[in-house]
Amino acid sequence: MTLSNLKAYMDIAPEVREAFEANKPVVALESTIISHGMPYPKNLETAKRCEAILREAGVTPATTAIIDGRIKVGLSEDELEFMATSKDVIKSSTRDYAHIVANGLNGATTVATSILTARLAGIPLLVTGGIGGVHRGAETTMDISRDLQELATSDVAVVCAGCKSILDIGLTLEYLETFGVPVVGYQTEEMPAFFTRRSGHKLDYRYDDPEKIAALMKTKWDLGIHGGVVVANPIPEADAMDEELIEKAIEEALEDAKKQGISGKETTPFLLQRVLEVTGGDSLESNIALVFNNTRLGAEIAKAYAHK
Ligand code: PSU
Ligand code: MN
Repeated sequence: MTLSNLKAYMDIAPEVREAFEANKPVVALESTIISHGMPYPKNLETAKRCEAILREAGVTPATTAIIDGRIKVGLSEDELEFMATSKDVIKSSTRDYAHIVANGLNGATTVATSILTARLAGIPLLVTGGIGGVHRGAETTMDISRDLQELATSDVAVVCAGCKSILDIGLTLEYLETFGVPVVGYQTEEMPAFFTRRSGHKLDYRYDDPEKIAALMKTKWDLGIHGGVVVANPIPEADAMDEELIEKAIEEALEDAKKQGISGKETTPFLLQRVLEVTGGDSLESNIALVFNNTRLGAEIAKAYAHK
């Protein structure tokens, strides 16, 4: 489908349209982190600050969402506020996307549907906090985030701080390998674990320069190797959490989820919320810091890629 045919479904914000027309770099941002990942008003402040970081770097932000059935590429201030405050917003993965659009509903985009939206709009890079992945115990629950399948098929690179150890990080890396998705460490040899810089899982490639990451993206897609690239950017040392503390919080959260019979799409938000409660809000500050850090790196990669 071309961009003009997409008009029937999609609204591209004026700022984003201008950037497209001038061939200027655009970075996509997700909205599940706003609607379901952080409490108000920190969610709104964080979303606005991310957009500001991009603009200050000369990059246009395109926060993605579905509002009243319209696919949004770039949100106005009022729309951001709506996503940050409304209870009438569905966490939307790929299976939910057409349903929400066809029925005029509201959806917050996960990494999966942010990638999908970015692909439709022709945006090569998404910045997020952490990607979904293979859950612990997936060998019996089959709970594997759709994020990984969108990464497998859509030509969109994703900057993240790795994934939380609510997931099985080793299995997540295996799954990405099977589907041909390169995972590169930014200034690290190890897959970061979101709140902490290390996970014990070695990555195959360390990249120290945003320019080189942009070259990797271009080369991969020039060669017709479809799918994304995961850029794993460790949380800054000063913002990282104590490894034992966070692991304990995650263990507790996992046990609570089991006891309460949480499953399916509720699993990730439940675990995130419980970890937040157990760590008394410290994890929220770390979460915000790593999102800003990813946004800064995303801006540099997007600018380098725009010159390729
Ligand atoms: N991990 C986080 N924070 C988040 C998410 C994951 O540390 O906010 C969100 C992202 O939007 C991600 C989604 O795409 O959860 C994955 O959900 P699921 O596991 O249900 O696929
Ligand atoms: Mn799931």
